[in-house]
Amino acid sequence: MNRKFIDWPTFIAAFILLLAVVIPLVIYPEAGTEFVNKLNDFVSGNFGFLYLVMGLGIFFFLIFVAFSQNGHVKLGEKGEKPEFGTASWAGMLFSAGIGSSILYWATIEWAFYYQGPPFGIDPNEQQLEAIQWASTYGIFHWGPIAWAIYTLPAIPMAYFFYVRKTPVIKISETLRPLLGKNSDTVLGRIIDVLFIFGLLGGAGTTLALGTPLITTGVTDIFPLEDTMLLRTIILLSVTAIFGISSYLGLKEGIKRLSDFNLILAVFLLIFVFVTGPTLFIAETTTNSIGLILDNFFHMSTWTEPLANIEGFNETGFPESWTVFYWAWWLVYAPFVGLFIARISRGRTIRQVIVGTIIYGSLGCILFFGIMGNFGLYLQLTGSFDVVSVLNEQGAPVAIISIINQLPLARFMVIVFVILSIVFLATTFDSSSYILASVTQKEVENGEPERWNRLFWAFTLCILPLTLMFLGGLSTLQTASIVGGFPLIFIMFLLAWSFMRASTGDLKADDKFRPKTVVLDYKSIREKIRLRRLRKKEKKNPKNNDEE
Ligand code: NM2
Repeated sequence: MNRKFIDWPTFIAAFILLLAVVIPLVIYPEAGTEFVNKLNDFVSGNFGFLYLVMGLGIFFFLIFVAFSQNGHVKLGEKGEKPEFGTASWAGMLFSAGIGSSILYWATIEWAFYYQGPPFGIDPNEQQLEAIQWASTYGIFHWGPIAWAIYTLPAIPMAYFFYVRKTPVIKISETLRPLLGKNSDTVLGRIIDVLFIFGLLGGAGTTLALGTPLITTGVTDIFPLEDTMLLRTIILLSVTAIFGISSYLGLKEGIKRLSDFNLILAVFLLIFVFVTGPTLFIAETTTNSIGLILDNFFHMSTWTEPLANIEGFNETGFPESWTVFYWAWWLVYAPFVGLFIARISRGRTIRQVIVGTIIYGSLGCILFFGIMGNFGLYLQLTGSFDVVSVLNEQGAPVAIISIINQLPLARFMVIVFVILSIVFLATTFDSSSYILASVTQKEVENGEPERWNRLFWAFTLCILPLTLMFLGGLSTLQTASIVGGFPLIFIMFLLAWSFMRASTGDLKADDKFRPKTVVLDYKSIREKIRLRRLRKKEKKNPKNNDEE
C-alpha cells in the first residue's frame, strides 16, 4: 500500500463526517432518528421546489448544450472512434447508474400511486385516472429528467479529461475555471467531501431498500427466518461481493459483473413480457409514454402549493416522491457522471447527452413497463391482491409474492434475488472505486489503490449496518434528501464551469460563431445576382462570347 498517493484531508474529513452521523445515532437512537426525520421534513417541505426547479433546469440546460456549438465538441482526437461501441456503452452506463432499486421500485411503485394518486385524484371515485397514473409516474421518476441529472456532471468531467487533458477525478478540479486557486484550498476540499457525503447518503438509501428485499427473497427460497442476523449476514456478503469486484478493478471485476448483470436482466424482462400479459404490458406502457409527454411540465413542476393552506388536503406526494427521487438521483450524479465520462472517449458532447438521456430512460421504461404492469395486471384482474400484501406485510414481501405468480416461480425468485444482488454490486463496486479515486491525489496507472477501494466498499455499508441494528433502516431511505441538498448548488456550479471553459476555449481557437448575425440584404441581393450570372455563363459559354 502506498500512503503517499492518498489525499489525507479529504479522506479523513469524509470519514469523520460519516462517524459524526453514525456515532450520535448509535448513542441516541431515538432522538437521532427524530432529528434526521425532522431535518428531512424541513428540507423537503421548504426546499422541495428547488429540487424540482433544478431538475427541469438541468434538462433544458443539457438540451441547449446538445444543440449548441459546445455540443459539437468531440471528447477526443481528430478521427478517433468512440472507445466503446454504443451497445456496450449504454449497457455499462445503465449498470453503473442503476442498482437493485430498479427491481424494487419497478415492481411495486405503481401500488403506492394506486392508493395515493397524484394531482388530488380520489383513488376510489376516479379509479381509471388513478390506475393510469399508477403505471405512469414511476416511468417519469426514472425518465429523462432523472437521467439529465446524471448527465450534467459527466459533461464537464469528460471535457476536462479528454479535451483539456487534465486527469481530473475530483469535483473541485472540475470547478477550477470558477474557483481558480481556491480549488486547492479548504473550499475545494469541502466540495469534494460534500460529494462523498452525498454518495454515502444515496448508497445508504439503496442498501436500506436492497437488503430487506434480498433477505425476503432468501427466506422464500430457503427455510430461514427473516432475522436481524440474517440481514446482517446478507449485507456483509453483498458488501464482500462488491468489495472483491472493486478490488479486482475495472476490467477484471466491474466489467465482468456488469456483463453478467445485463444478460440476466434481459432474460428476466423477456420472460415476464412473454409469459405475462404481453398485450396489456405493451398497451399500458405505450399509454404511459403518451401521458408523460402530455403532462411533462405539470409533472415536473407540481409542488402541491395549496397544501400549506388550512382547509386544503395535503397528500405530500411531491415531497415523498418527486423531490425524494430527484435528490436520490442527485447524490449519485457526480459518481455516475465520472463513470460516464470515463467510458465516453471519442464521442461528441451531444452524443453523450442525447445517448445517456435516451438509452437510460428507455432501459427504465422497459423495467417499469414490464415488471410494474405485470403486478398491476394481477391486481386489476383480481388474480392476486398485491395492495393488501403491501399494506399488511410491506414492500419486500409484496415484490417477492409478485415474482411468485410467474410460471416457474421457484426458479424465477432465484433469478430475481441473484439479479438484485448483482445489480447492487455493479453499482457499489463502481461507487467504491470512484470514492477511492476522489480520496487520492494521484491515481497510479489510472487505478486507485486496491486497499483504498476495499476500504470504501466496507465504509459504504457502515451506515446501513448501524441503522439496521437500531431498527431505523427506514430513516436511511430518505437520507438522500439531506445528503443531496448542498449538491443542488454544486450542480449549478458544474454547469457554469463547463460553459465558461468550453466557450472560452472555442473562442480562443476562433471556432466560436458570434451569436448575433447582422444581414445586409442589399449586398446579399447583389451576391445572388452575381452568382446567377456566373451560373448562366457556365451553362452557355458561347452565348456570352457572342454578347
Ligand atoms: N437511483 C437511480 O439504488 C440504486 O438503484 C442506485 C438509484 C438514483 C434512483 C440508484
